[in-house]
Amino acid sequence: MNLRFILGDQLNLKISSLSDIDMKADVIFMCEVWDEASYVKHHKKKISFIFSAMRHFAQELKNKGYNVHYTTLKDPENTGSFKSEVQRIVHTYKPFKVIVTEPSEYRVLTDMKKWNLHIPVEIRSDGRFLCSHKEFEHWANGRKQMKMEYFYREMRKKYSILMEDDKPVGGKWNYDSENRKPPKEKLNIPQTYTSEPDNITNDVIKLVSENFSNHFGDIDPFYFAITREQALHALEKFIQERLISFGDYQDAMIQNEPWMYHSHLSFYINCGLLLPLECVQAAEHAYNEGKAPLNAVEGFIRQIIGWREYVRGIYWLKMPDYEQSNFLEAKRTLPHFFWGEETQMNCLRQCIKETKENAYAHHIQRLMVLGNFSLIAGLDPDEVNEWYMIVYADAYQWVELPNVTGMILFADGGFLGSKPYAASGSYINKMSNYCKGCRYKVSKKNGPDACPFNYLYWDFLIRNEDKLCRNHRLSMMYKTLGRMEDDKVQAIKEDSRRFLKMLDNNEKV
Ligand code: FAD
Ligand code: DLZ
Ligand code: SF4
Repeated sequence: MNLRFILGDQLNLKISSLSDIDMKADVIFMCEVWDEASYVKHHKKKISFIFSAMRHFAQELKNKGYNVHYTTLKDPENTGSFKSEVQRIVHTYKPFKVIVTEPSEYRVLTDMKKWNLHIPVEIRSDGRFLCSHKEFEHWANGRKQMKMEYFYREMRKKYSILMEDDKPVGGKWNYDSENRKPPKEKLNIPQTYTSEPDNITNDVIKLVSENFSNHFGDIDPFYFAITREQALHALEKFIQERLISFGDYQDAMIQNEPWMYHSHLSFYINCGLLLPLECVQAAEHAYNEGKAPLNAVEGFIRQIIGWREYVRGIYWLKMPDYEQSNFLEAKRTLPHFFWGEETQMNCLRQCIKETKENAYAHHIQRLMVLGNFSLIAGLDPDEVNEWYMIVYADAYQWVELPNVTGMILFADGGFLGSKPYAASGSYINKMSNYCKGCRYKVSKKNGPDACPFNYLYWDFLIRNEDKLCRNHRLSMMYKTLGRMEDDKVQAIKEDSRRFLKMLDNNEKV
């Protein structure tokens, strides 16, 4: 017999480690382990979600007649780590070999390769991803700088998605220019998918409340899908109700509207309840049926077969060095308000509040509010990475790290993206209604009432001039800076120095 080991983000019957299972003889092993739940202090909702989804998947396997051995966190025999748990179970069942699908994270794979079990450990590639490591390496080979757009076109062709022969449907590959509508006041945003916790989920919620009370985040209310059936329902609901406006309002933010027209499917795709290709095909089908416009469908599909595969490719291409990247030598400690303390900056206050409640923020909140601030305030990449790993229920290092180190912090020196996503308050004001409820004035450039994003933006360019001034995508900004009056530059530096000092002293900003 063989032992089939399934990790918490591999919850799918089609996972490669199950492909040739002998139902009668083989044992499927899953475990909740303390090491994994606490190597960073994951958001309580994230742990609850993963444990509940794991328990439901184990139940589904048992109902289908598989032999399943499942260790719960509080099982008296639980030894606390993947390695020691697999050792223990191998000792019990004496399998011929252990079969596992490649862990999504470098940390876990490296550890697994060092396991000394005295039997073979067969590590299979993860067929859920649409681009293999080899294929990505081949595509990236010889390129000094990556470009997601070109990678994305290859993926469209490979999977024949939104294609008419060898041409993109509609004549263009990318409809992003149509996807930047500012928010309207009275948008009728549908409710997102919710489900009532069942007994299994309630047990998990109790377990997490009792054992992880010092972790960030709210458990209640808990409403995520935790079975494949529910996740398929969430996908269906997105396709029917939100996809139509996904493109138009993709970059928009509205106070107290955490979900907007996004899909909220990343939790389910990343842990295996949904397959990326089925989400893409559902959106393409909606387009073919005339139920959603091309700008929305193409935009959604690009996020999955483009960005998602691209960041994963970069992660495996660049690890382990990528983790150490700090091109801009940013050192500032993460401000306390990231953990929910008060800040007077309304945009940050709202995004952090919603993150605490939902273990979710949509892309533009992560990128242009939280990420933009982290970049222009010069926050330490290690601390920012740890925060993003902790707070989002969809966070695994393969997807979190490239988005933080590469996309928001430019800490990889421009390998993933060609320019830093730095912006002043006017971007946030254009794309949200946060500024209306803010103590700072977005129209003011300097002084104690000015929006901090306004002076920090220029100060960021000044502070990093030697590293960024040759970036041709920033040349306009450096020209504008060069033309600025001296007293204006002094005011920017002075305001930034004052603000950053308050931040360092943990004073309320
Ligand atoms: P939608 O807006 O509906 O997009 C559809 C799908 O596209 C997502 O479900 C996701 O699977 C994929 N996608 C979109 N953008 C990206 C991207 N940049 N990288 C990878 N996949 C993408 N995504 C994670 O899954 N886990 C993370 O830990 C994570 N950390 C992020 C950190 C930062 C700083 C930034 C800027 C982005 C991060 N993202 C992460 C990407 C993106 O913000 C989330 O995938 C998205 O917000 C999830 O919400 P959604 O399902 O409603 O996405
Ligand atoms: C995120 C997570 C947590 C919190 N706990 C577990 C766990 O106890 N058992 C498990 O199998 N998986 C867990 N996960 C998901 C893993 O972190 C994820 O599967 C690996 O990191 C992938 O490399
Ligand atoms: Fe954020 Fe500045 Fe707007 Fe306040 S004024 S919400 S700090 S962008």
